[in-house]
Amino acid sequence: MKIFYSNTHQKHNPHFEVLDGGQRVPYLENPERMESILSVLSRKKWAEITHPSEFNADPILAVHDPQYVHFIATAWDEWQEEASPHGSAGGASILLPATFALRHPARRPRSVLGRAGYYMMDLSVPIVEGTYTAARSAVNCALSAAEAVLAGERIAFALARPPGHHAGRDYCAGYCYFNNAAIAAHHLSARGGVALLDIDYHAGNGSQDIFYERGDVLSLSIHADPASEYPYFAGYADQRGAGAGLGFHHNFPLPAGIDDATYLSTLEAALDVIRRFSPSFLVISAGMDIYEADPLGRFQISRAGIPRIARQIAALDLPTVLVMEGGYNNHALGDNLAAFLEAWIS
Ligand code: OKP
Ligand code: ZN
Repeated sequence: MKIFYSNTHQKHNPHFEVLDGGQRVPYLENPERMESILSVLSRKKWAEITHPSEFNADPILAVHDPQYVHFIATAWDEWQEEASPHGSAGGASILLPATFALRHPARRPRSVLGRAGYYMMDLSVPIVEGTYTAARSAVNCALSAAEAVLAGERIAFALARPPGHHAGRDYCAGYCYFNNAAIAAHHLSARGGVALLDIDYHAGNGSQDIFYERGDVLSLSIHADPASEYPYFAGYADQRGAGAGLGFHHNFPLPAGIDDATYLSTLEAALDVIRRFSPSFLVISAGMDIYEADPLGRFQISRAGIPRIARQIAALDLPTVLVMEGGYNNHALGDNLAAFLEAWIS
């Protein structure tokens, strides 16, 4: 299995985040996540760890708003220039605003802090010096995996961070800046129908927004009920797409505490929708935070459940691009992901 990975992700390394309740803790979406995975995958004979190709910005601009992409690319440097009048808030600190745009239409201000509040949905998307470079590298991994599948691989994996599924056309959210899986799905859509299935614990609100009015990309997400879980504002069962996309988005919200059996039967319902759509390609937003011991997840999916999920999806027998999303238990993450990938190919 070709696994696209670059250590450029290490350039995105915010040293803290602010949790609900205001607590300041070490950033959960950290470079050690990739080390946990690599330390397990490097011992697997079937894992062919490959450097991604460099892509230009066009595939990103096909999915994201140009001014938003410009913001992600330039905000750090501008913040360094603008920060000095803010005294201790500036200098070497991360770019993280304290004012947010409440619903659209909002005015897009000139100030970089103001624009940060305009483009950021929450407090989990600080921008640091290497954020843009790392986010571009994650996109390169996803596009390289898509290219590998177009070249005939049955499966390819983008081992990438920062993740992507919370990033919409013109916003960042939930550790996500560019929507790697959506960019890969759009790239594949030039060559046939695509189903994008999101199995991360959190609703894929960014992917939902990006494909909401498209009928050529079927998007589905199985996740914790947003009525009581992040990202709160999307991921509801009655959100089924709009316009040409009506009927081509499906959310499967689940209560906290569900076990393997409940998850697998919900997954089967999602797979039935995919079979009816009969796509040429499958993209999976592969979050491992469904695992029972994940610090951000409240499902009870066991270690044994993870390969069962993989086998059930693999039975679709479609050319597949897997894209890494969440998963924050660094002790278990490598073993969980290896179990998922191994089940897929065996
Ligand atoms: C990213 B991905 C929970 C706070 C949530 C952001 C979570 C982002 C998850 N109380 N903060 O989907 O794994
Ligand atoms: Zn998640």
